[in-house]
Amino acid sequence: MLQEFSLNSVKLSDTFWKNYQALVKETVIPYQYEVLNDAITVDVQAERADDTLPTGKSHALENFRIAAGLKSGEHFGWIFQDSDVYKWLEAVGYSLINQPDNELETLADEVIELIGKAQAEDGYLDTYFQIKNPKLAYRMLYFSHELYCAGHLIEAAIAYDQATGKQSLLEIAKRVVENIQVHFGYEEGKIHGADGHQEIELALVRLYEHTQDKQYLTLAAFFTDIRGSNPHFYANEVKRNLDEGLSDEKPVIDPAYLQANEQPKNQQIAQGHAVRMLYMATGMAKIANHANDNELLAACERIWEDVTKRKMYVTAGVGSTVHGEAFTGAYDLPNDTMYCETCASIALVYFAYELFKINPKKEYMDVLERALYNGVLSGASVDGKHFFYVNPLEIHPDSCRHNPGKGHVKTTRPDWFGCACCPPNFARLISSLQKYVYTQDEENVYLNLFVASQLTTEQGVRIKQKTAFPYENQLCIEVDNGAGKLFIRKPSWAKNMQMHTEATVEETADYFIVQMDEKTRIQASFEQPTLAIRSNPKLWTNSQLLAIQRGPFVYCGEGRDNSMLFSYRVRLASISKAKLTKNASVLPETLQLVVSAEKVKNWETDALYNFVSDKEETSPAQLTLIPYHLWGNRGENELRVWFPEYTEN
Ligand code: FUB
Ligand code: ZN
Repeated sequence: MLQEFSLNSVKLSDTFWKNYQALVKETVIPYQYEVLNDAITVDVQAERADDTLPTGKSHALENFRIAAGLKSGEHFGWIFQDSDVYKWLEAVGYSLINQPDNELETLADEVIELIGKAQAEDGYLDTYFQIKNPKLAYRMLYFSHELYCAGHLIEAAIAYDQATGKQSLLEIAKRVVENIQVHFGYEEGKIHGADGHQEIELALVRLYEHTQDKQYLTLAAFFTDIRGSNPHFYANEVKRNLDEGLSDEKPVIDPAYLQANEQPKNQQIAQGHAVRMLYMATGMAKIANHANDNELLAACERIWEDVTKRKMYVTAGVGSTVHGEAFTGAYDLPNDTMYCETCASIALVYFAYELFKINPKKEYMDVLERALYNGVLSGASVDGKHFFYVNPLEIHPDSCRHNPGKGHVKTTRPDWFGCACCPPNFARLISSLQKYVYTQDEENVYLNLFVASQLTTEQGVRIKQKTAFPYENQLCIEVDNGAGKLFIRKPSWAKNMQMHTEATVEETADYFIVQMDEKTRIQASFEQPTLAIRSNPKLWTNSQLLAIQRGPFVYCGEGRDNSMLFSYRVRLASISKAKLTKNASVLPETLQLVVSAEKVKNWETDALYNFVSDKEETSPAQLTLIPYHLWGNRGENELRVWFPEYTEN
């Protein structure tokens, strides 16, 4: 069983990730505060084409002011609007760990004070129910998100305590948990159910890890065990509210969508809402780890297998449909109507990391890395003020406008969303990125990600990783005061990886294992060839198509760089010889790939179809590709990740 290092024991010096952390600190966090405070005019869009969804403003902080009695007014926004504020605070916490900032801390303290004022006497805290619907507090768990919000509050409180040592948010969170304990539990008279949207489970385990107080682990285990123990729980809630005249809502409850058709330990597949599924799986893995629960771990492994072998895009996006933001069937991965919510890739990072800590197979880190460098990063623009909720792999701008089935597929990143779960989720993950770089067991350290940084362990081992990755192909690792072994991951994309060192090195399929001494120096070299990717033939959408990857980046073509993007065919043999050059029109350091291709000649008639003559007219062409996460930064554009393959005769 592996342990995380505390965030302040790893200092990043990495160009690639420091830039992102600086973007979050200097732009994303201040921008998001202004948006949450409705202090700037931004275009707040619905996340999908539905006129009934909240748009126009955030109102998230105003909701707290109203709940606190400081302002009068109505609650506005989604039922879980509070969580936007909590996730913002969590990102602030991590950011303060990385770089103290008195002004930001004062601002966060003010927000925390406001949250404290909004909390009810008995500890209950949820502005939607406090302002709008107190009688339904904890009575419509099928959609209330109360415990989801509580989970995000807990995570924010931990981050803020770690950053500042200030307990005020933690006290608020603990009082919320006390209130939850009064209402939920196995005892007669308490609620025998869990939140429709999982999150509290993983957050409570984190609270246990932070405080060592076992009651939080017990409560997390309760929520995980009770879910699905009565598959009619949510339908019964609806009926009771109708019978008692508390609500006239008659939602159709699908227990499988809520992952409550059976208990989590019996779940066989990844189903239902993607973020909920993966937050739940993260919580399950955490509990399995602390409680040595093999049944729960086996369920996690089944879910992992189903996601990564049958339901994950090459960008590590997950969730194939807008309908319920959900998983669908095996190999159903359409590239242009997919969902691939940014939060879902973030949740996949969390899940992968928990499984890795239980069993450090590099497969987990490979997926984590794929998600980080692709499906997560694509969630934000390079200016830090525009965000994708849905991350497509194929865009035809005109069809996104006219096809109602693509109403959720935005062609450029909006300023903000009525449902703003993704932007602050992005901020909290990026600002805590160092958490994933190293992990430890009792004696050894795992170097998971190639990120320039310095780790200092509690035992005083210092590991300095110097690298210009992903722009270069070496790691220079300096270990001082070392003991135990250093497990250096062999990423699946790396070729010809070698260790140059005087230390003893053992090689396995997943790692180079280097014996660390008082002073150990390692030069690691590897290649990042341009690689073609094929899909399992069962993945019908990608039949005869190739995707292109270099290092951790999946590449994509944009119409901006390639006229008639959909007329190119990639010559498989040319991919390994792709030319790597800079494309400063996105970011100064962007590495673009130029691949030999052929282009089907323009149709000279206006016919939609033509009979195939002996030889289709084609001309040699060059296809220019950029890293997928950077697409959509240069205006509306065609996008393509999978290209037809052609082989020369
Ligand atoms: O329901 C809360 C969050 O909003 C979910 O995690 C996202 O998928 C979005 O629905
Ligand atoms: Zn989201």
